Amino acid sequence: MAAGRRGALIVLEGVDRAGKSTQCRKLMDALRDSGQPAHLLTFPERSTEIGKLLSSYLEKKINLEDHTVHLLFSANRWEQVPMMKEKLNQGITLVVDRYAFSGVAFTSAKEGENFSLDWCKQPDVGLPKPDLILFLQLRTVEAATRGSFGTERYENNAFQEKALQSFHHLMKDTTLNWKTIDASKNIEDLHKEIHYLSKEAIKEAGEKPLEELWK
Ligand code: Z5A
Ligand code: MG
Repeated sequence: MAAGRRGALIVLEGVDRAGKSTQCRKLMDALRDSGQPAHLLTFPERSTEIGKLLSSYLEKKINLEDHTVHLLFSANRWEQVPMMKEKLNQGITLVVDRYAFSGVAFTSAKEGENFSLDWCKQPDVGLPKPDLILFLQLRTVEAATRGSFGTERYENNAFQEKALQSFHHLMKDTTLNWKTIDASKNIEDLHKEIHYLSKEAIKEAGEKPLEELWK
């Protein structure tokens, strides 16, 4: 790594069972094997106090009011921001499994409250802006071949379809570097594509300052 080059912020998003976590792990291994310093982040980060609350909520052990839980998901990202900036400035690339886009997509899919995309985005305005957002696209019928839904909250077809529509609205934002990937491919082919796009993003990120999301 050339002195002074920052790391890239690479986010993987997508519907349930699209393979985000599998691909994040493979990308981490490939980057490290090639000598690129990299660090993996997962949201929600379930280990913090806020993360433990979110985990209990997702496991349906506790109920939380919908606005409140949205703000907690956002706070769970903000609490990682000092560490994220430090690592990026040290030239370490961050591979992120879900980010603010999941936050917006899942809250706006909720019935009853009519959460606008704009309201949902506000708490995450100003987070470190990703250099690349890889959206792993997979049809619901294909996701079903990868096993049935788990028992966590939001794990049903109707909800996932609504969340997908919100993702599509968010992808219209041309100030962000979205790349849609066909997640029905096999794990290795998908990995090669993701690795290639990530290497390009790392090269480009080194030349420009870190920006703020949705500002
Ligand atoms: N949530 C929210 O509401 N607000 C927020 O701000 C945030 C999240 C950040 C927890 O997510 C929930 O939190 C989530 C959104 C909400 N609710 N839902 N749905 P999570 O990330 O903890 O969820 P997860 O349990 O990790 O599931 P996942 O992320 O949806 O799965 P995935 O990571 O995309 O897939 P995977 O674990 O890599 O693979 C799934 C299976 O498919 C596994 O058996 C693999 O071996 C297989 N697989 C993977 N790739 C392939 C290919 N290419 N071919 C065939 N089979 C494959
Ligand atoms: Mg996952």
